[in-house]
Parts: sequence; C-alpha cells; structure tokens
Amino acid sequence: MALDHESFDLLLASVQRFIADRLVPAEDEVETRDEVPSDIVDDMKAMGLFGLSIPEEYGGIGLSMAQECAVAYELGRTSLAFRSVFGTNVGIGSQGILMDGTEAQKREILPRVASGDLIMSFALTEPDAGSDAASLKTRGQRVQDESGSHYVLSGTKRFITNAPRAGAFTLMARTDGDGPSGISAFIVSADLPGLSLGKPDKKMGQRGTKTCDVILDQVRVPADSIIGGVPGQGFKTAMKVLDRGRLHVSALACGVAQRVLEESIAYARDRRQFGRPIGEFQLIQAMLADSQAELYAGWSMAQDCARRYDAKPAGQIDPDVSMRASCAKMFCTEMVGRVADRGVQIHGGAGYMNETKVERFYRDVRLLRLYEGTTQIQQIIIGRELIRA
Ligand code: COS
Repeated sequence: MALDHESFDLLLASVQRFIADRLVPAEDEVETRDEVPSDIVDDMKAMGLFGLSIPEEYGGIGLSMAQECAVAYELGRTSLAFRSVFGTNVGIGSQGILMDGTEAQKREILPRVASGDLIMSFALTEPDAGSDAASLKTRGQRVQDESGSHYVLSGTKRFITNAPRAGAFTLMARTDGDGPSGISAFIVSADLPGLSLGKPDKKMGQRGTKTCDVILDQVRVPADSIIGGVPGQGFKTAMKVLDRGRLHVSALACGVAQRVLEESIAYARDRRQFGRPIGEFQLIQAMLADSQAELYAGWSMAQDCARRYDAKPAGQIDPDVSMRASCAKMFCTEMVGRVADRGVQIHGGAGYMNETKVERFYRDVRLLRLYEGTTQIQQIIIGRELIRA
C-alpha cells in the first residue's frame, strides 16, 4: 500500500504549508488554552489527516509506512499537540482493526475513523500494567443470555491518549487465564453504560493533548466486538500495532529535532555576546554539529526501517523489522532529548523561560522516551531478538 509519488509530493507540500501557515502561528494559543482550536481540527479533517494510513478502500489516503514517517517528520516541526489530535486515528487506535479485524469490522469502523468523525484511542496500559503489558487485569467475562452472547468488561485503563475525545477504543482485556495468550482486543464504544472517564491528567508538557483514565464497570459489549472475532489474539495485535507506532514516533522525534535545531541556529546567529553573534563561537557550533549529526543518523535509521517495514509482506510479522523499529524508537527519542537539551543550552538563560520555543519542546519531547514503550523496553526487545536470532 502506498500513494503514488506525484500525489504524495502534493500531499506533503500541503502538509508543510498547513504547518507553516496555520499550526506554527497557533502554537502559543494551544499552550495557553491547553486546547487545539476547533477550526484547526476541522481543517485537519478536510485535509484527510485522520485517515493518512487507512487504505483508500476504507476511505483513507493509504500511505505506506515510509510515507507516513515523512508526514510524521513534518508534524514534529510544530507543537506535538496538533499531531495528537489525529495521531491515535492514524496509528495505535485504528491499526489493530486494520491488521487483524474482520472485513465487517473494517467496513463499519474505518471509514468513520478516516474522516475524523470517529476518534479512536488505544487502551492497553493500566495502573499496575505499564511496561509489563501482558500482566493487565481488566476482565472480559463471557456471558450468554436471552439477548445473545456478550462480554462484560471491568477494569481501569490509565494515561489513555485522546480518551476525552474518543468515540471508541481499541481496548485490551483478559478473557482467559494469565499471560499474553489470555488477552483479547475489543472495539468498545465510548458511550456504553458503565464506561466513564477519569479527570484530565496534568502533564509535564504537551499541553493541548488529552489523556485520562478510562474506567469500565460491568460494560457489556457484543461478543463480535473482539477484533478479528477470535479471543486470545489481543496481545499480539497490540504488539504489532506498537511496532508500527514506534516507527511513527521515531520519525516524529526527528521532526522535533529539526525544529529545535532551526530555532537554535536562528538564535545563535542573532544573539550577540563578546561583540559577535554566539554562532561564531566554536563551542556553540560544536553543539549544533552534534545535534545535526545525530539527527541525520536518527532520520536515516527511521527511513531505512520504514522501507523494510513496507518491503515485508503485509500482515507478516518479521522479528528483525520489529527489532529495528525498537532501535529507531530508542535512538531517535533519546536523540531528540539531547538535541532539546542542547537547544536550551544554546539559548542560555532565555532557554529556561517559557516564552522560548525550546523550553516547550524540551518538556514536550520527554514523553517520547516513555510512551509506546520506554527506552528500557526497546533495549529488552532488541537484546532478546539478538540472542534469539
Ligand atoms: N509482533 C507480533 N507478536 C509479538 C510481538 C510483535 N512485535 N512481540 C511479541 N509477540 C508475541 C510473541 O511472539 C509471543 O507469542 P507466542 O506466545 O505465540 O510465542 C507473545 O506475543 C508474547 O510475547 P513475549 O513473550 O515477548 O511477551 P512479554 O510479556 O515478555 O512482553 C514486551 C514483551 C515487554 C516487549 C511487551 O510487554 C511490551 O512491549 N511492553 C511495553 C508496552 C508498551 O509499549 N506500552 C506502551 C503503551 S501504549 S502508549
């Protein structure tokens, strides 16, 4: 699956224009109001951003992974809150249905996800199941009564991105025994009786993104809400979704690094000390050089891995590609942390003040090393695969 070159170039150019003309000027407003303006969300829908990676037959644009990464890179060049509005629709919220759903599930859900009419979010994490995702405790109890076959879901999901906006969740629950093989992935509508949301999380950064708990108290869903219709496959679905999501995050991290570098170069050219622009000092140039080289390495890695992802037969699990996605996620998100830190350093005292962009990016990128698997989880995945292979 891929968009033809010409159409993709046009799309990328219009995304670049949209970011420069509409999103960058609205960054301060998003930070102050902790909200993405609704007219911007409408424009995102009109541009098709909610359906970037959903195939055309289900109403999306049908980007390949490499193309999605190129768009994610651009979206990294502005406040991450903007991408977050549709990020779960493009990625972790919908991909499980696309990868493992039945044809009926795809036809029912994906066109609404692609248009942005339905916001989907991904509910895996729980208060006691973060890195150890296979230990999740949310129960899915099968019941059979006069109204048919159902599952009754009870438990709490934590830090769920876009939960306050979501119309439905891809939600992992335990339908059997312990461990990964007892987990099933459900499509759960947000308006079902018994489903409620916790209060909005107060975060270090990424103002304008919305996360909160999702609480399930005896929520009844039809038995055919299980993605693919087969219980016990949910952990694998979640892992496949995360492989893809980790690549997307790698590209996003590179885009932020590019923006922070641009901000730092502009400041270094402008700011004068000791009678000249600080950019003329080699110690400042060294920091810029380190950031540029690391960004180049990270982006090369993300692009290479995305091409490998596209080259494997669709739907097939390739542990080598999963391992490389973890390499890219680990390197790029750690890299952007260092680039943001140098950005603050180059800005000096001004970089600590919240009117500078680098101060905000410094806080915003901290999350990238945590969500969709911490750096330490990526190390475990890489290390295990090296020993196994
Ligand atoms: N693709 C497909 N299947 C996968 C997979 C992948 N990338 N990774 C693992 N699996 C399969 C395994 O093959 C195994 O299947 P079998 O039982 O048939 O052999 C099953 O899933 C269990 O895998 P594993 O034994 O590796 O599970 P672990 O409990 O050891 O967990 C980690 C593995 C730690 C890698 C996993 O829990 C993880 O990614 N944790 C981080 C969760 C995360 O990213 N959270 C962020 C929340 S979303 S913002």
